[in-house]
Amino acid sequence: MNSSRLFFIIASGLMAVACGGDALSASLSCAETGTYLGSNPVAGTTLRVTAATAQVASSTMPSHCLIEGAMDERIGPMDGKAYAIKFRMRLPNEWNQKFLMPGGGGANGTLSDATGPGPIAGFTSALARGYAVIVHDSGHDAALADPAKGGVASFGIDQQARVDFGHRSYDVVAQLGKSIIKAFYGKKPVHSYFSGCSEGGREAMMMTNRFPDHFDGVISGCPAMSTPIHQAYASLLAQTFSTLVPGQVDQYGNPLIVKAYTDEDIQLISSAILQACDAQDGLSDGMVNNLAACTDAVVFPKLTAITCSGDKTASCLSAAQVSAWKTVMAGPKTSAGVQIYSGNPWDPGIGGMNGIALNQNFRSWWLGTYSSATNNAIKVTLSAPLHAMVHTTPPVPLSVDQNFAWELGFNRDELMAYASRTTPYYVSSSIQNGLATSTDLTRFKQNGGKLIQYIGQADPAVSPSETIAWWNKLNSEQAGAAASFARLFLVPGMNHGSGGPATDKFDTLTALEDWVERGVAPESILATAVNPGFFGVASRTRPLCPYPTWAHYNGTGDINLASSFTCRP
Ligand SMILES: [Ca+2]
Repeated sequence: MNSSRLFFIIASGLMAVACGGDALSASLSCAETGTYLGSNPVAGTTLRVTAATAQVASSTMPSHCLIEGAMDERIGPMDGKAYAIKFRMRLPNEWNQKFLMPGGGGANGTLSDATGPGPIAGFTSALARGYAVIVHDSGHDAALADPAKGGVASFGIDQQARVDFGHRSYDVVAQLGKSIIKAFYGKKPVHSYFSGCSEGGREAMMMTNRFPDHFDGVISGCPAMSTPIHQAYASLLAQTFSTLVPGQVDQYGNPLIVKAYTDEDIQLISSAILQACDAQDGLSDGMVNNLAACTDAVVFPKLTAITCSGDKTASCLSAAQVSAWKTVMAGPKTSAGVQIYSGNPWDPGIGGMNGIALNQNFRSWWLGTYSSATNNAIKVTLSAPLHAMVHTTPPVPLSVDQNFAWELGFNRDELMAYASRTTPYYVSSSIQNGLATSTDLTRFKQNGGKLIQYIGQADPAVSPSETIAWWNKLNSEQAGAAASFARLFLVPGMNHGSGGPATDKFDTLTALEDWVERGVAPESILATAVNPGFFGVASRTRPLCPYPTWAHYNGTGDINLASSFTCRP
């Protein structure tokens, strides 16, 4: 930028501020936007821009302006490491006048490609649709993770990093994104959306109850909204499955729970659930659409039927295996039997055969890979470090080899105390930092905000029963009218965000646009099976239905076509 232009921007900005208006009224070039941002438009933060460069169109991206930088660069007082909220924003030259902020995943700490909208692939990216898109790492860099002190959750030693991961970074980055849009395009976005799944789904929930003024549409997929608490599941899994593998240990001497069930064992349970519940929805199609009817009372007799009467064989489960599965499905409780976190509903998506291959998604979280010599259940490798390092106060810096033992020895009676505790340095608890389960959406609703939630009925990472309970509570508080602004779409058979014997490809962003911009509420969302081989067919579509409605077969028509189904209670 030449000096006269810079002077003009600063001078006109000062004049506008003096008049009480916006600092900028004209669009800037990409490079000028980077320079302008040096004035740091977000109160209470510092900002350093590291890139502001025009990008030519490629096969995957339209021509756009790329802005990268870091907010709040600092050195952590506890570990001496560099912390910052690093961000990346892409602003397309052909702008649709909208803003999209995708959420993170897992422990965050990385920058995604800023194309949006989220983990469900196969649709035109938000950037290619004309959205300005910003992503960020939520305040810590996964590249600095220390395997000896918490691994991916090492940042939990730092109080500010806990706060930024918990809630603050999403607030300041949303503000920054809008400021960059105002500078580059010369006007505010007409509509702003947040879309995330899993950890990103939790962040999405934050935008409906904690920061309700930033977005007028929110997509919250498989929301890990009670992450300070739901880590208790990892301890339940480790402790229960350990009883099934006497004498089998990993390289650290821990019980090797990957061996607790063979792939064939998992498929036996999946088949038992189908036998119990597939036809209850009026059509035997390998999917359980009427989830509420698939109760313990219906399923347990089918589990009894696959229980070995004698020795364990490939065609039956031991009584201990059946008992253990029932225990973990019921969810984590205290020793007094008080439910800490939701259990899981019965859905055949815990398994599923795509040709001769068992669907590994569910067991990858709960058990790990059967053939593995190490414990690789994601509930151990990811949940344990987060549990110990971020959601326990003071943090417990586990080395990688200690993850399993921590969960195996964890006393769930202490969980709420750990998650609620503060110290003179850790001045806010993990629940205060990151719990996103509030059903107070008053302001979001008043603003005209619309919320679309979705979750797989066989999600092993986040309990669908929790999401259902959350929506029911909201609906009760809204006198039965929550659907006017918040709708939950259950996906039969789907695992964490995608996968499984399911119609797991669907476009929630278009549904949200229709709702927010055209007032057309989603009565159903068309979904396509990514892997129709689970059903032995070439293709399958279904309508996803707003809970508590579900997809009923019309009685006639191709059972692989969504048009043969109707959403109703
Ligand atoms: Ca069915």
